Amino acid sequence: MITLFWCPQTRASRILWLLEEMNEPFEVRLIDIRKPDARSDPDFAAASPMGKVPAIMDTTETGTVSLADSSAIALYLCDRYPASGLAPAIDHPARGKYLYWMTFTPGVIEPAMMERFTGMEVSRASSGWGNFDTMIEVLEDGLREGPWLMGEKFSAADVLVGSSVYFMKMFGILPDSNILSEYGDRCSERPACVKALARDSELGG
Ligand SMILES: N[C@@H](CCC(=O)N[C@@H](CS)C(=O)NCC(=O)O)C(=O)O
Repeated sequence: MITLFWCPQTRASRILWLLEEMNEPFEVRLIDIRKPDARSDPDFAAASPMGKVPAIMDTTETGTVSLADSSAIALYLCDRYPASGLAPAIDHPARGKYLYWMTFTPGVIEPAMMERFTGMEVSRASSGWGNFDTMIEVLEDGLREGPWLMGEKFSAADVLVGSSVYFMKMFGILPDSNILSEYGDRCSERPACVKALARDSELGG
């Protein structure tokens, strides 16, 4: 059984969305990161060395797997449960592009968002994420054909990148871009995303 360590209105909602897309049974365990004793749950502590949500624990006949970080979790779940069809097979030529987009959120989008929030001046060549404007251009190019990052096929990469587009819009830093706003709408209209957001607010009380 998959256990999602989750807290409302955090990055954990993207894994809730992913799990809804996957159709695998799972349970949710609240870790209130806003409270001082948030990290007292030993299963959560074992899964998340940084004490951050999302994290998961997956107990199967072969043992228990515990891990944290949205991208690592999404990669794990889609490979472990391939019937979900949310990842190209390991020997499929599309796998390279998929892996690139699967790490684009933590490696590029989120540092670039922080650059925008703080007004930090960065050198495009030496910062690992380039810079915010380049990140947006690359994302627009990646979605020009669409409707999804992998073309006609929706994948877990759309959950990670789509939720980042949602967060940029929510924080008011998404530039005026038809490509990105239409993509964000397509993502948030998916039944699994609607269900996850409803569950997120219902569980959050
Ligand atoms: N790179 C991680 C970031 C996770 C993260 O920063 N989560 C925040 C909530 S959105 C958190 O748990 N913050 C609590 C803390 O660090 O004390 C991911 O994408 O999963």
